Amino acid sequence: MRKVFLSLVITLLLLAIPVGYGLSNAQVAGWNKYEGNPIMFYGPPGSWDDFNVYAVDVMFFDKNNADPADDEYYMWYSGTSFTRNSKDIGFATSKDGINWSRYVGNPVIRNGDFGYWDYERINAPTVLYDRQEGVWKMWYAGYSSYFAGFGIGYATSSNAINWQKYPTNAVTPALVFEATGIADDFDGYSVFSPEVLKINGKYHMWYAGNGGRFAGNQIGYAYSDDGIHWTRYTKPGTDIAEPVLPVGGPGAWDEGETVSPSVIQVGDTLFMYYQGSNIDQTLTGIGRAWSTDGGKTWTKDPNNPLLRGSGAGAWDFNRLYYPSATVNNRGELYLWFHARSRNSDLTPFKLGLAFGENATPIPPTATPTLAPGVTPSPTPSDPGFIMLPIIQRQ
Ligand SMILES: [Ca+2]
Ligand SMILES: [Ca+2]
Repeated sequence: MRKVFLSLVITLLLLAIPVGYGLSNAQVAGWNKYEGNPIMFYGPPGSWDDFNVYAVDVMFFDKNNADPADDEYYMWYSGTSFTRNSKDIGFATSKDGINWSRYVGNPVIRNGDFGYWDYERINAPTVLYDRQEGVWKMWYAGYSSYFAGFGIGYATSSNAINWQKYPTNAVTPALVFEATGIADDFDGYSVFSPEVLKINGKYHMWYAGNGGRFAGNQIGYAYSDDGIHWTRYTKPGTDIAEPVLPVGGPGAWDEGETVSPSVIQVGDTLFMYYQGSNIDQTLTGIGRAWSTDGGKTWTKDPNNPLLRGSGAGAWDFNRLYYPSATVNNRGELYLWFHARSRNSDLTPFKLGLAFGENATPIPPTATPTLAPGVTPSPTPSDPGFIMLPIIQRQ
């Protein structure tokens, strides 16, 4: 009876919130990294993700029936290949958040053709399932040197796998959010690493911006009625958009940058997990902040950073990047990130997982049941460091 009741409560929660969150204890402060990290790394040689896997967005997807056994983690992740010279976005599924099955048709969305705003790379997806419309919605960062820096694009899907860039009826996909182009603005040069939530029918985006006199990244906020037309938030009494989560003061762990927000809703409170770095980037960790006014004003946790690298010799050395937090149907908070063993662009990024303090770590399971159309890719042994072939772009 208790289980039936719990399922009912979870189902009601999921009906009430577009993407369901039911965190059992909002005061999660401590973290345990999964002992088996890294949980995912590059694909087989010649594959679309044969070098880096990084900048992921993970969702715990309840198919919205009473059976918790049909629920899965869905991951959209950024991948790069040196053999293909490509930078695209792929999809993977998992029953436990640890053992992942890559979709056999990856990548599910590619960088644009020559001349497009997202020609050179796309990455950092944020995905939500709009239950009212029955549509999957993705925002992602794209880059082409024709533009000054990164911009943010939009795509939709009926099945989480086949994506159409916006606008779907035009030859040239458009970006939906871009840098202001004003030299002094904190996001005058580049906007990237979006995180979008739909709350009470409105869209909210936290994103990183770059520009102005400060060299680092900082997190800003914009809002929208349709997910396509965005308005930058300006603080009352000003007409200039400023970061809502600025860097810390001199000596702070995040004095160098705040970037890569991941936001979850717990009741009326928003929790943001974000990447911060010191000024010389010898420490990059993951901190959190909370907001009770819908994401405009944030309070940083005084215990930040909550997660940091494991030190020299470890796979995640001294920099942890790009958190993606989600809550499963047991109310447990899981957080994925990427890291590498050396601060060298020749060393690939891999994915790690951490459990919130009150989440019960679960042991790895046998090969998970695969969703229709999803097959696992072979996992190569991990040499930790690979030499790159030099590939000339045609
Ligand atoms: Ca995200
Ligand atoms: Ca279910």
